[in-house]
Amino acid sequence: LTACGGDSGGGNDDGKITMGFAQVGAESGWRTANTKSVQEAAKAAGIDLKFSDAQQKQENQIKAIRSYIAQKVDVIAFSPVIESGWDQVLKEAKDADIPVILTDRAVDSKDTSLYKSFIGSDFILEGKKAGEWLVDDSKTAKGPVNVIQLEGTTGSAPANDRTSGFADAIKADPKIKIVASQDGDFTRAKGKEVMEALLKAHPEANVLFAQNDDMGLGAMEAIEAAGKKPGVDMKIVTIDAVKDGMTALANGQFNYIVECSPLLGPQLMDLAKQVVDGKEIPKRVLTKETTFTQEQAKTALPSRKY
Ligand code: GYE
Repeated sequence: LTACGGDSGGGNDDGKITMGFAQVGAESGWRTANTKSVQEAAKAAGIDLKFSDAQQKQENQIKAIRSYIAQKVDVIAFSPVIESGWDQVLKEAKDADIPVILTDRAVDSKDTSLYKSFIGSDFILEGKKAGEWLVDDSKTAKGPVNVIQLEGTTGSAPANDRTSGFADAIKADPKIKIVASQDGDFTRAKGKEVMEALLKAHPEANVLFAQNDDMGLGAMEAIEAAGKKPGVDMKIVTIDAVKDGMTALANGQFNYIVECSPLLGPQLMDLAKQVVDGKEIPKRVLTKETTFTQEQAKTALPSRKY
């Protein structure tokens, strides 16, 4: 407590908690749902939210975090676009006594005292689930299973971890080979563009693993343009389970989706309140998620919120 009594909030003393949130961008349906979840949860929790969109650029996120430090917010939350390069700005927050909660994506900082908690999914497990589905699905395949992989943003935690989880799982079947793997930046436009080129270079490909729904949806257009039927000539497995992805799955254009929940807002606000109250919070908070087949997507779709 300060002399003016309970100074919790961006230099004002109305007793409200102020959170600075540095978002990655608006690259995907997942991200849009995540932003909405954070904004709505802040409102419901009575937390004053300062929100910034970094347009997938680390330098913009660093600028936003520095400005939150300068504004003396009570807590900073952010979803680091890539894993590396955060030590300096996290140290600045720590020196200013502002707790940081990592949301959705991880940092590779060795000094884990630079943040209070990390809330989000297990991306290695997601990649593994996608790979396990393919191993299972390939049991009846007669010829080789040639996979094109569309990776998420290079250097991001979900791209690094989904790649390694998937690679690990498909080792179980030597028929399965990754014939090409390239960055599609988690966007529809890039997914389409990269897939066009990869399909030309690899006509033997018969499976697409897209590390999010949006890249899979963009790639679907390229697959159709190449005269192939998505979900049939080219099997498609993705991650996220946003509405457009689930629709493609229910329609038989995708074959399997591993869910990654963007609805992190309510838990994030809970953690923020506790940490501002000086309570100990868990260092890692994992999101609960599932997987969907085409049949399961048909059932789940009508009540899907995002
Ligand atoms: O899968 C993708 C988004 O970090 C888990 O980022 C998130 C990923 C998500 O752009 O759609």
